[in-house]
Amino acid sequence: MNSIHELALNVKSEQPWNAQPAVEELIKHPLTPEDLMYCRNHCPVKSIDASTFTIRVDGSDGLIQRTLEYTLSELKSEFEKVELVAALQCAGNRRKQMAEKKHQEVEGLKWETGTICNVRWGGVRMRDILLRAEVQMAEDDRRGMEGLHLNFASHVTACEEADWFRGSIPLAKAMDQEGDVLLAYECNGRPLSVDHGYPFRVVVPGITGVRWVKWVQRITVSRQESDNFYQKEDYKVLPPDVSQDSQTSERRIMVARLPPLQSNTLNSVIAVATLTPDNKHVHAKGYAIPGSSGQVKTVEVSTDEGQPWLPAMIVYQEGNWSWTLWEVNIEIGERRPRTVLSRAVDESGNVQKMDGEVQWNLRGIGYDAVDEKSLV
Ligand SMILES: Nc1nc2c(c(=O)[nH]1)N[C@H]1C(S)=C(S)[C@@H](COP(=O)(O)O)O[C@H]1N2
Ligand SMILES: [Mo]
Repeated sequence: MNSIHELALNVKSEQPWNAQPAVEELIKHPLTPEDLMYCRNHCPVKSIDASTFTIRVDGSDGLIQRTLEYTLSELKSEFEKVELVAALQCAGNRRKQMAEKKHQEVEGLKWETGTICNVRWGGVRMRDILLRAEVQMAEDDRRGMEGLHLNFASHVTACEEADWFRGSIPLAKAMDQEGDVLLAYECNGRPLSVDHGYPFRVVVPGITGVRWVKWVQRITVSRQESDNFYQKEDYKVLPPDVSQDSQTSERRIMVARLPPLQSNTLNSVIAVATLTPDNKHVHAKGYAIPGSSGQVKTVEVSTDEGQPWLPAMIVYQEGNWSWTLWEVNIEIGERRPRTVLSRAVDESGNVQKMDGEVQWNLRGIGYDAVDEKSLV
């Protein structure tokens, strides 16, 4: 099942199947081809018979008036199809770099910078499905949705640390006209592959990958957020005083206090940094992704430790949720620079921070400091 991918991907673990592409290859394509999409699984991957597999939509406490259930073909015939481009990223992207930069071990697969992809997703608006199910809230009334959650569950295969894979997002994100949350069944115009969730997966633009539940089979509106391990215990940015040496009880208390990770944060990565053959320019290129305050506006690069920062050229960006591809040629003087730095700036003026201002965390989650790459 995974043989095609092994050619293009660098394998981090066979069971469960976890692999990422080389970032130099990844950034050659504005929309990530299927064989370069990273695979992140906390459970075995299983083929599903879409003729009998159904997605069920329900609610607790009377929050949904009509329970719905569809096979893939029923869902397609019942709802309008929409397509949108959104980047999917694992919160563990750049984990290896965090450990190296901070000279402190982190727990988890040592992902480099390839656990991200940018895809044209096709499917049905979650909002349309919830309106059909007569979700009990004043339409477009954000206050009426406070404290409500949309839970996703996949009971297809048991996971490493939990019986099943589940997660939730605030209901308001799913009901927001501009939230663009989908129940997806297509990836770049083709049916989702087995690895990426066939027949259905959740697409939550702007939100970290763990909530994009694959092989999803139940969607539930509830007053409770998911109590799944991957929501309540894992994927949390622990404060730096929680380390490998901390007592289990101390760690537990801290984990319970922290909110689940949801939004991506503003980030950029340098995929290639080279000196041109004439030794007069540095050529660099890479990607950037937005956080929760608007699309990436500019990407800036420096060969002199931030003195000055120079704007890169944006070569690809599509809509509110895509990644941004950028490249730059910087003229250099007599001194050959050692490293290149990149930082993204978003529409609200937020700027990525230098590594010294970003804290280490035990799980190596959400590392989003200015990127630094040695020149080759
Ligand atoms: N059912 C299920 N959904 C899942 C996961 C999983 O292990 N099981 N992994 C999550 C995580 S942590 C990420 S980052 C993304 C990865 O999606 P991909 O494998 O399609 O790249 O899927 C999410 N959805
Ligand atoms: Mo993830």
